[in-house]
Amino acid sequence: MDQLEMKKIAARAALKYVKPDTIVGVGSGSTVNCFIEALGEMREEIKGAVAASKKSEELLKAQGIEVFSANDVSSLDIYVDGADEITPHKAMIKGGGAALTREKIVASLAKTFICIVDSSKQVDVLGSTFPLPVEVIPMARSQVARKLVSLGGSPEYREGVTTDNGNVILDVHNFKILNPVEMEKELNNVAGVVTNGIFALNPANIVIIGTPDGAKVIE
Ligand code: ABF
Repeated sequence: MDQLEMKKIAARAALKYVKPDTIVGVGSGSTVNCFIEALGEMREEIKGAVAASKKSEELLKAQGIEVFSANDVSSLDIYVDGADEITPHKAMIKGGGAALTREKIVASLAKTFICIVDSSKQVDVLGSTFPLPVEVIPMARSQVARKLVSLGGSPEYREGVTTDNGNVILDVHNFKILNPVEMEKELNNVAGVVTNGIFALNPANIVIIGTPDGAKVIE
């Protein structure tokens, strides 16, 4: 079974957590694209969605789902998003699609974060397979990069990418993130960093893994 099929299995399994008459938080990425397609079948049952990227917003509208701004809601029942890596403690690296800041904002509105992944995203230690994305104010790029080097990382400027917020991304290689909560806080304190791609202070609550044998749910 290919990876896309596994993503579809995870995405479809998330539908059972969508409650009628609610506004659903929706992340971004290829697994979420599968979720948006499936959510289209529930368009008459839900009030709408808050999207974490312009791309997801377009896809939701194409499914006939009303899109609300994060400013329109005080809380969300669920937020459904993918991840680049996820640990057994449900801490994640996200931001491979450069939407990490809006993802963290919308995720923080939700009571329950449902992470949908295929099995390739499971790791024991964050940073094992995927560089850590850090969104940075453009004028601070060099000084943030030097700070990341001093912390043991090897930052690489993601050339040609501007985030939905007008910022740039540094992808940090060689970080073995043994204490994700502390690392997330430390990076948040670097001047010029808008958001880092560690999601550990608010980890996922439910993980749905698409496998050839069906969806495996970890609650
Ligand atoms: C979003 O999409 C990102 O935070 C993460 O980088 C990516 C996951 O990728 P995909 O679903 O395309 O595998 O969730």
